[in-house]
Amino acid sequence: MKGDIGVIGLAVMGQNLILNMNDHGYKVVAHNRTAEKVDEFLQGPAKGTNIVGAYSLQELVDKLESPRKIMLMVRAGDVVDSFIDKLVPLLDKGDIIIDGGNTNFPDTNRRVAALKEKGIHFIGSGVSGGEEGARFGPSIMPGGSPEAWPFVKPIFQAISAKTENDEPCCDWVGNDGAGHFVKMVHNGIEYGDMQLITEAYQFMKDGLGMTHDEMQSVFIEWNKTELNSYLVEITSDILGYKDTDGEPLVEKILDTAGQKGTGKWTGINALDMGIPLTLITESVFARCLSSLKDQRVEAEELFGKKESIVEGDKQVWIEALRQALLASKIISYAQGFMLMREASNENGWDLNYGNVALMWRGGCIIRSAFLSNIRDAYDIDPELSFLGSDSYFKGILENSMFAWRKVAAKSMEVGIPMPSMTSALTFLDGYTTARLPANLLQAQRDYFGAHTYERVDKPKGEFFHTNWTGKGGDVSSTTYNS
Ligand code: NBP
Repeated sequence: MKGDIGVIGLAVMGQNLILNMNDHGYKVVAHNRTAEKVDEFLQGPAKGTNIVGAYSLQELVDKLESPRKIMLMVRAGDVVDSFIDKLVPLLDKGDIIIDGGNTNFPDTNRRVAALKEKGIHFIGSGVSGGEEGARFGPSIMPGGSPEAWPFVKPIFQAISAKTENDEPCCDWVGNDGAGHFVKMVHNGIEYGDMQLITEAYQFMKDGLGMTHDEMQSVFIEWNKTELNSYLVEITSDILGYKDTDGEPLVEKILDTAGQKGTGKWTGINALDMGIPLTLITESVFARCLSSLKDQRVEAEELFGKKESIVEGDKQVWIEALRQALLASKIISYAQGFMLMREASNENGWDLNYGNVALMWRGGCIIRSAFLSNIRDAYDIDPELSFLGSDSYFKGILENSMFAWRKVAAKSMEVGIPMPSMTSALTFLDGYTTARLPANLLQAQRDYFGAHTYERVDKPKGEFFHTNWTGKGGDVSSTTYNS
């Protein structure tokens, strides 16, 4: 009997996805560049299963049922192109290549188009959930050649995480690089969620002087509220974790955050598309700032930074902080969905935002109860332009406003950096202000560069230039937006 699917790449993700597929009754053919890893896998974790090995790409192709489905779980970038180049001459028209790595979506756009010309279908799929997700149920976000989806759907939906209603956290996202785009936004939102939690931690630790056991208890309680999520849950575990000397391990970890690029890509795309994705972008910059450790140590001394003590009833502050965190999180998701909406419009992807929320509901790092509410919001209004306008989320934003402002103001007053919580509030203030000072900005642009402006008392699209000083000419610059 031939294999149902081939997987190339036997590192942590590939191995665990293969074992997961095997558990669900699929016969998987496994291949890896370094052949010894095939043997190690077959004689190790895959021993006693139906998984078979292939030591060359030709052997892999020969061992697969038509149309062949070959999934790459290798390092993103050139390695994917190199495997595609080697596979294509061995494949037949209608065969399917799937890239399950963390690929930047323009690469997927390019590959879908290039392979289409050769009659090969290509799926670019986000896979989230790390090692455990891959093994027992990841969130899977496939996009690319729609003709390929019916062949891949049963396998992907079988191995994916499920919601509490047993719905698969995997559905077709859209054409071209839509799957990888949505995965990128997922990772950007993950940056935001994590940064917000760290800001709450710093406020509690430095501002309220709380112990790690106290903070752990707070996160345990928060996990029983609307904040219920994987990241809040693991944060409570981390805060309670003691090193061998009985001290909290988290305080022994160097405070410089790493990043692999997906948050940065999200920010770059937001800038390219003109979407105010402030919270995620601030979260990326917060990691950049954290990496300037030596400079920060020097600057703290240079500026004689004082302790940032927050006075007042601790319980009241903790509840205010919870509300500020929840409200900021709503803004982060609202901005992320704005970005997806713009990308969907620009690329003709026709994204289903409720389905996206459902795909993130289980299996992935940002899984949370909250995503069910997001799904409900898009069920009510699939074209919702701002998540915060949905009545459930609007209610939370309004109810949290006082506490959120209190926390933001206090952090500024005592000098606790909370870039993401404060930028979320600033965003909402801007978004809910009908008249912003951009009129003055337009005047400045016209003053120094004859960039022209529109008038509130004239139809939109009519542009004016004023000779502000009487010394300039009447010639204006060309009007366009980049
Ligand atoms: P890695 O990203 O570490 O990639 C390892 C695989 O790539 C191995 O099979 C390795 O073969 C192969 N490879 C490399 Br590296 N360079 C190669 C080359 N020049 N030619 C051929 N093969 C090459 O594995 P991973 O952590 O399992 O991740 C796989 C994909 O999934 C990546 O795109 C990753 O970003 C994504 N992802 C990872 C996670 C996670 O939690 N780790 C989560 C979600 C998505 P070799 O054995 O011969 O060196």
